[in-house]
Amino acid sequence: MRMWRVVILLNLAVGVGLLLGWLAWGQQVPRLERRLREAQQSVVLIGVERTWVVKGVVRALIPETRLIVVTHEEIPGYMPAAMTMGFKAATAKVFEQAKVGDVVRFTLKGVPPDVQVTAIEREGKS
Ligand SMILES: [Cu+2]
Repeated sequence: MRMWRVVILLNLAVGVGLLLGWLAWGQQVPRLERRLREAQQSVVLIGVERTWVVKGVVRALIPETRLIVVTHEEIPGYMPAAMTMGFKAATAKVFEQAKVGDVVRFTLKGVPPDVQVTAIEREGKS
């Protein structure tokens, strides 16, 4: 084979390789951007005080620990799904406002996972 043919073939091989790589990465970038966006939405910010207003139903009250057990809806950036669990009332006054069976809207405030109910408002009865 002549030298110039070898050079052209090598150049072609490199060119095709670069093109394929560029195409593969070009498709990879939007996919990575989408995954990054998804990850950012579900991220739990650690060490940052946050506030949420959450809807729920009061299931039980534990006065000894001022715990309000609620079935709450999703809490964006903290709890990805609805569940039943207990939250501590910040004050005795807030705790006294909760009644078992109430449909409530409550304010959750704190540095996760150390959050407390700072306000609770009755919206109806379950
Ligand atoms: Cu929860």
